[in-house]
Amino acid sequence: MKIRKITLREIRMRLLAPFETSFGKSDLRRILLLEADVDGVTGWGESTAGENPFYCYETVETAWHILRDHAWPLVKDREFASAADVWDSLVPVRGHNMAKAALETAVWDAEAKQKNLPLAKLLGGSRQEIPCGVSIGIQPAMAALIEKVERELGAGYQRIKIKIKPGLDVAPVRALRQRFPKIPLMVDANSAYRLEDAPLLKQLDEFYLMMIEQPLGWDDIYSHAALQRQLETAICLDECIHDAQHARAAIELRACRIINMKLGRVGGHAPARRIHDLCESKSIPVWCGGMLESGIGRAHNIAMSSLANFSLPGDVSASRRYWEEDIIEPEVEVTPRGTIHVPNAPGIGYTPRLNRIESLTCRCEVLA
Ligand code: OSB
Ligand code: MG
Repeated sequence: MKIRKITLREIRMRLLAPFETSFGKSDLRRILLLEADVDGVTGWGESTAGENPFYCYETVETAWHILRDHAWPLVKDREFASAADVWDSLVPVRGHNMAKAALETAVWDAEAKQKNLPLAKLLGGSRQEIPCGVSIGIQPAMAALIEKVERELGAGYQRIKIKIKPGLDVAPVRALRQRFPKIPLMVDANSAYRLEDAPLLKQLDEFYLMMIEQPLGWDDIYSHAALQRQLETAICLDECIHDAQHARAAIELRACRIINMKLGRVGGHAPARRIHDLCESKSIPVWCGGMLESGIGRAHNIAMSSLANFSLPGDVSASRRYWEEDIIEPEVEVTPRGTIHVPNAPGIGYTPRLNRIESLTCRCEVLA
């Protein structure tokens, strides 16, 4: 197969409500979509790079630049046996995994469509239904937090994750535990703490959380190992894990007991599968994280989550939690049991709504 043409697009979509993490607030999302023409069949991908370099160093601007000026020249005119080989051709570009993932995942969608297979099948997934949780942004008012959790539990979601930051950590967790003593609950700090904060983080042990996600530095596996030795609660790494080598280092150093997988952060389906398999061999469960994706990125997350070792509920939830109207048809829906059915249609299994995408597009560049 050859990638004949790619189209880069930036769309802007306003979230139904601003989403706050320890590194800032997101409201108007800028989303880079990539359409790949693979021998006449179109595949879609989404770069999860943000508006600002706060979650990681990538942004929509850097992803656009890397795709146009470096990734496209590496894959153009090249013959690929399958989408699984695209990742290797991008190795000369160091890092920039979110840019790479937009391209790599689009080619997977196209290959699955060429073979008339659901992407989940092509990836080797076995689940027909995936378990879902929600990620709730920082809520300065306790009443609002409790009300939000109540609503999500009512919708059926299987676990609740709340964002924490210094000053809004132990108190909200205590309040939630008093109100909901039994729910599967976890927190995500997005690197807001330092190892010296270990005594404070240790106070969270009292609340039998499923895990604490990424408490320390975004690239600091070593300090997480030191912290994990002091905590009973499992650490889950998100920001720190960029490839299978990082995953292996984190597991062998005992820096975490669980890994959050994000297609953008690891560079696409092939590297995600490699990390998934490694974790499985080490009995480390993984789950699919979210980056406030549009329906395209969400559809890829669902396909990836069909792999066997995605055994914990992910941050993959219904379109209607984020958007007035999504850009795919049908929208992603969650069952009253808190699951998403993995679609059986070819490729990502949801149809991009071209007119809507066109109307949201603020820039577009075709590379051929
Ligand atoms: O750390 O998981 C994270 C959103 C933006 C950046 C980082 C993270 C998140 C989320 C939201 O937690 C997950 C979602 O609902 O998409
Ligand atoms: Mg996280």
